[in-house]
Amino acid sequence: MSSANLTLPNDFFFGAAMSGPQTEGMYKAHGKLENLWDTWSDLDIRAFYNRVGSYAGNDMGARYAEDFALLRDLGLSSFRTSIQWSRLLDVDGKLNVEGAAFYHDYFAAAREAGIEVFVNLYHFDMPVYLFRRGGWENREVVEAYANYARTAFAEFGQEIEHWFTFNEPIVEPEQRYEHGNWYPFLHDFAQARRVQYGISLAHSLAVGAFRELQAKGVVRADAQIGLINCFTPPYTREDPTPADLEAVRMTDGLGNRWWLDLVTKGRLPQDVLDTMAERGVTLPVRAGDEAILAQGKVDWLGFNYYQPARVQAPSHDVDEWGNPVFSERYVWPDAVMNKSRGWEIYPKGIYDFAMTMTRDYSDLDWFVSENGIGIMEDKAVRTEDGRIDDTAYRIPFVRDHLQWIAKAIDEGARCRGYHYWGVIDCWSWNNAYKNRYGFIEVDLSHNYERRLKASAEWLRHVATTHCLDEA
Ligand code: BGP
Repeated sequence: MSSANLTLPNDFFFGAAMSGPQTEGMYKAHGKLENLWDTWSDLDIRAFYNRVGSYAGNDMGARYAEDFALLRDLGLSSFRTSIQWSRLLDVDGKLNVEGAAFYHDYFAAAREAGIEVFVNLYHFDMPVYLFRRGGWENREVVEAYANYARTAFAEFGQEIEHWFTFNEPIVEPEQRYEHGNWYPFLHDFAQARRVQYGISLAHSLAVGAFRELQAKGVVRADAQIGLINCFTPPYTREDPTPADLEAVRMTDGLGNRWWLDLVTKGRLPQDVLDTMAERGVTLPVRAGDEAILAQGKVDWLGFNYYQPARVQAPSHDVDEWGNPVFSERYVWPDAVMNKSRGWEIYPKGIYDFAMTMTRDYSDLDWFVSENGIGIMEDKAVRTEDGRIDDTAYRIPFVRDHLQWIAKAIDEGARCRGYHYWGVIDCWSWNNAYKNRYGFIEVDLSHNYERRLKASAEWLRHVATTHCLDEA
């Protein structure tokens, strides 16, 4: 796309996205319970890049006042993080008063700095004692999450306007249960879908609790609730066969439409459930579930966008673990890759998703809730004043995505804002600090000191002027 002089609407908001477990640190403070990341770090620290485990965060738990001032100084108006379930509740599911006090102080500091905090409730971080009881497959754990959500709404309902139930609910089923990448490293398609179903019920119960508490005035009247997912626009080869298109349908169905139907229609896509059933995979549906899922409709949606899904018809029906296979990766010869992360860079995907929303889910407002580029040798080049010079890759990446957003808005997309992922470098799960996303450097060898990178000036220009021309 040409670098035309494009402008984003005046009320389009700019902000930062991060999460509690990736920033707070203080992993044992306030009586915080052990979560799955702490467990995996303790079991095998070598699985984490440079042996930096879940304890790290980026020191934001101690530096939040300074960090909110930095974000504000860049012209950002909002910031999404997550409450950590393991910090807010004790092992009996009761409010942990010390943990709650931490978040009250944190939210107050953000308000003081002129930053609105968007609060997400779950970011891949289950307390391990609940995982040991069966995790999302156990209805008691689903109920425990609903209790957690209800407690958070009751505690912070007057302070927070924008709530989200889950970040990327597709990721744990895939990473932990299907692809075997994250602890406990399983390869079971059917189990992954049971987990996905448990999460769908948990989301819906939380939305139900939110509505009930809002009707009672416990949650403020202007508050909204949503879901955030990494929707991947699906593509296949040119001149596809019917089997290639079938691979697209199931990829889209399992990863995108599953959640889009849940949050707009209050049900799961029947064609996907039917195809799964034909291959012997059914969900543990109970009487009353339909009514629970019907509560899952949200006020708006967050769209995390990093890469598209390129798929084709699978060459095998079943994989080496006996799982049904519905698609396989299609390697597009023209793909531009972020080699540090192994993810394709395809800014037009954001526009294609926007057009799908405009066509198929036209009633729903949404925003880009994560987008960003993580680079391994980010600190390789420095300007004379010692700043990381990331301008050659970070500015074009963000500008190209924003240009496609501007075009989509011109064509009717209800995209309300943009949150860049990891404006301040933060801990990236088992990649730890390998790939840096930030406009603000975190210097691990100097006690997590913050330093603006060279591209930060450009971000400030765009966030304050809404113009995508050269800074
Ligand atoms: C998203 C997650 C974030 C963040 C980001 C970057 O999927 O919601 O938590 O980590 O991806 O990915 P990574 O950290 O794996 O490079």
